[in-house]
Parts: sequence; structure tokens; C-alpha cells
Amino acid sequence: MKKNFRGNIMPKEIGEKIKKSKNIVLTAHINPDGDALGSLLAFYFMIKKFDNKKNVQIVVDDKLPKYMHHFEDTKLILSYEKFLQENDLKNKKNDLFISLDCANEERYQKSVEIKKQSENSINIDHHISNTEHAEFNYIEDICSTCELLYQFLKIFGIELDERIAKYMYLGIINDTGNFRHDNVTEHTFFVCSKLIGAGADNHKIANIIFAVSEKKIDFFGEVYKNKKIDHNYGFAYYYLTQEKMKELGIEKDDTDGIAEMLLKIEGMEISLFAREEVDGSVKGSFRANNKYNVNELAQNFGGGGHIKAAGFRTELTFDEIVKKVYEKL
Ligand SMILES: [Mn+2]
Repeated sequence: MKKNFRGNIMPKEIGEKIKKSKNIVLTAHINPDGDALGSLLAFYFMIKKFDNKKNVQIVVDDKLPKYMHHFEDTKLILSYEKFLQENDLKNKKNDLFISLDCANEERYQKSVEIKKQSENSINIDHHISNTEHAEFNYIEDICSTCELLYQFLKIFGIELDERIAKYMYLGIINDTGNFRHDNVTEHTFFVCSKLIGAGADNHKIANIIFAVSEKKIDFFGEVYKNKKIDHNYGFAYYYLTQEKMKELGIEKDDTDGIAEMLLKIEGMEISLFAREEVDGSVKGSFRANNKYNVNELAQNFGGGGHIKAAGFRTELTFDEIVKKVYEKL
């Protein structure tokens, strides 16, 4: 199980560092998804279960997806501003800053300031594009950060409970598309069998994160109607402007899953969903079946991720992006 990893620290040593620390801050990437948030909450409760006296804080410098209100522990997740209100960043040094599910430092957004004033930093992630951005890095090629965290139960010497299990399950179904993607392994099912055994409610959690709002259904219609398809490459793509978002009354997190949706069209090998941001930049998501490596493709736009799922943000226009994609296919 332990062959696909890199970095300069092993999970056991990470456990030692956590055991020695009193003030710990956890963060995950902006545009946080079920794996980012699930791993934050699962790891928070693991550390607290190991030693309730530790001061653990969770900071995410972005809006959370709407579905997170179904999980009461979401209230533990502080915005960066709220964190500043509660902590004197200049005079209080944290012992340990831990980023989860975060491929690069840019994705911490303002939380990077907390890292700068922390004694040590640790990066725990599963993205193959991870830039090893902390002092100590552990990157395992596994379906999700939540699956990666399973080994810490043993390291902390704690029992799995219903609460930790449900947050780990949230991350795993988020990153595997409910066990559809090719990152699912025997170990994924092994871990999930333990999570279900500990009380994670698969039906309830899947219904929460895969529920689709009416607005989103209308948006699906728009995407399927106006997508572009190139049958030569098996390439499906769609570009969403700010204007269209206003017209349909949709928000950022209504656009999750569109790249997957485009890739589901029969015969497609690669899909691209791009969205114009408020500042005029373009955020893109690639998904691929077997023919293309979208981690490499996204790197052409300063992004990355996984071989079959990757993203980027660029100042290029959508036409320039598509042109460049064709040059690389
Ligand atoms: Mn993830």
C-alpha cells in the first residue's frame, strides 16, 4: 500500500510532530470541495480525539459550498478574517501549520500568512502535481486526501467513530465521483467498509453532495445545448461567461461537475469546462478518459492536478485556451 508516495516525511513522523505541538492550524485549498472539507473535519476530530487539550483551528480563505450547512461541524471552519479576529497573528506563533488536499501554495490564498508565522509547516496531499510547498511534505498517489488520512487512526492510536467516518466518506465519494473514477482501489473499498461499519451513512451523504438544485438543472440544459464537440479528438467543451451566470442566476458552486458531465457524452476522451471569473481571468477544469494526460495539459496554463482530472486559472481568453489545447492534443 505504501509504494506511491513522495516527500521528506512519513505519516508516523507527522504524527510525532502533531503530538508535540500545542497550537495547530489546518487549512485546505480555495474553492474547497468535499475532500478538502472532509479531510479538514476528519483530521480535526482525529487530533482532538488523540488529545482534546490541543488547540486546533481550521481556516479556509473562501466561501464553502452550500451543501456544507448539512454538516453541523462546518461551524468549526473559520474564514481568514474570522481567524484574524480571534488570533493575534503578529504576536502569537503557531507550532504547526498543516495543509490538506492542497497542490500548491497559491491555493491557500491568504492563509499563507498563517503558514509564514508558524514554527513548522506540513503538506499532506494526494495531487500528483503537488509542488512540495511546505517544510515537511507527504504526497501519496491515492484517490483522496480522506483515504490517505485513514492511516493516522493507527498512528494516533484512536478508534474510528461515526463523526470521523462520515467526513472521510464525504471526501472519498467526492473525489471518486461516488466510486466511478479509476482512482478507486481495493484499499478504497477496504477503508469505506470500515467507515460504513463505524456508522457513516452512505445514502445520506451521497444525497447531500450530489443533490442538484433547479437552477443547476437549467444550467445543465444550457451546457448540453450549447457545448462544442469535436469528434476527431473526442473533445467536448463549454465556456461560461459572467453574463450568462447572471442571466441564469447561478453561482460558482452551481458549476461543479460540469467537466465530468461533458466527459460522459458517448465517445468523448477529453472535456473542458471554463468559467469567466469576476476579475476577468478564466478558470478551467479538464477531465479525461484514457487517451490524454490532463495534468500535463493543465500545466501549460499554470495549473495541474491528476492525470484524468486537472484544473488551471489563466489570463488567456477562452479562444486562446482552446487554440493552445489543440496544439497539445
Ligand atoms: Mn482531493
